Amino acid sequence: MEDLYPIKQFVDEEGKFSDESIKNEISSELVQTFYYHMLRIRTFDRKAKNLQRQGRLGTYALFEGQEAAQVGSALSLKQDDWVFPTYRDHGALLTFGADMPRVFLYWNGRVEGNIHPDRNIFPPAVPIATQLPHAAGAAWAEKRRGTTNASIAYFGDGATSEGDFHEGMNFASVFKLPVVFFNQNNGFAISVPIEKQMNSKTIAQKSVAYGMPGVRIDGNDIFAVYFETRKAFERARNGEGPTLIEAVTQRFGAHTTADDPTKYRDQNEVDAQRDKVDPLLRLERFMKEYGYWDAEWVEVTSKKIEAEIEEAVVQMESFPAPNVDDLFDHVFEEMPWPIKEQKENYLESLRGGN
Ligand SMILES: Cc1ncc(C[n+]2csc(CCOP(=O)(O)OP(=O)(O)O)c2C)c(N)n1
Repeated sequence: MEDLYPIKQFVDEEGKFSDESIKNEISSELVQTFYYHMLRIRTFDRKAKNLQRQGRLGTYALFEGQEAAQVGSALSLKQDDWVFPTYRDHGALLTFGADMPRVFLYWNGRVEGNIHPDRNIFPPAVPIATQLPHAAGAAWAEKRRGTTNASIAYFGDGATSEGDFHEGMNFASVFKLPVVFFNQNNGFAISVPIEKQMNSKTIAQKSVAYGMPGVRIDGNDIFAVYFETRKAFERARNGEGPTLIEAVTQRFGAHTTADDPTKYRDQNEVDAQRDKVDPLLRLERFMKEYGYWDAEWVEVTSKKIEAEIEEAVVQMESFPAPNVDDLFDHVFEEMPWPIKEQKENYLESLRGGN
């Protein structure tokens, strides 16, 4: 079959323009903003992994390798937009303006981690693809209210095999809703490689079935991610409906800290490709190639980021351990009897009963 969705790229692996059409839209401020956020979320991700290893954080989903996809997409949001993330998208959330101590608290099982008071961010969807209909619903509400706010649904390649993916896409298209369906294709659904999970050549082509534009981008090229997502949001805000974006990327590490990737892929191969694939390294090469690199600025920025993260850890650790009641108390506004019963049974079992 003809490749209908060639990968779109503006900056190649060596950090050089492969397409100069965006050249006039690039400023040193924009490039530094990209670098700042990518470095910030990478530093956060590594810190979180270390904290988990030290027993100071619960099981954690790593996103190293996916920084360009998360930062580039989140920077194209407006402050009042809606974000529907998965458990792997806290890099995007931090870029959008989520409260960092609360992001840490989420990974420590505290309910405060599900809420970011200053932004329209939904709690991360752990049941795969359930957030897509939610994103369509929020976009519908905004459309009915007559605003120009839009929503973004983040999801992985595995999510496209779930019914909710298709329902969300169909609904958004039929009602021409302002949604961006942002897929990060990192090649794996835990241990299942994409070839074993679907028979379509690309995820972008699934847009055809729902009559919406699809675009396949180099998800490690932050320029491609930023400019293409921004375009999709412009369409959404102009009343032209949803877009499906497939950002082709890679996760360098395990699925979560509870996973051992050496069981299903050759980790040496992943590590060997790193120099070619790493999105932060690509941006660094770009900055050096085109005169945007300022070593002093990078040093000051790294220090600022480290201090911010240390302070967020102090705040996270000032909270007591989570309460068992939290497991039951926040599902419904008024607790229905089956949950009440489950809660009572569980508390009883903790007291040594059956
Ligand atoms: C409905 C549902 N089925 C199965 C799982 C178990 N599960 C957790 S993560 C995951 C893989 C999802 O892969 P993908 O959508 O590609 O996202 P990624 O983890 O790679 O970011 C699965 C199957 C789940 N959480 N929800």
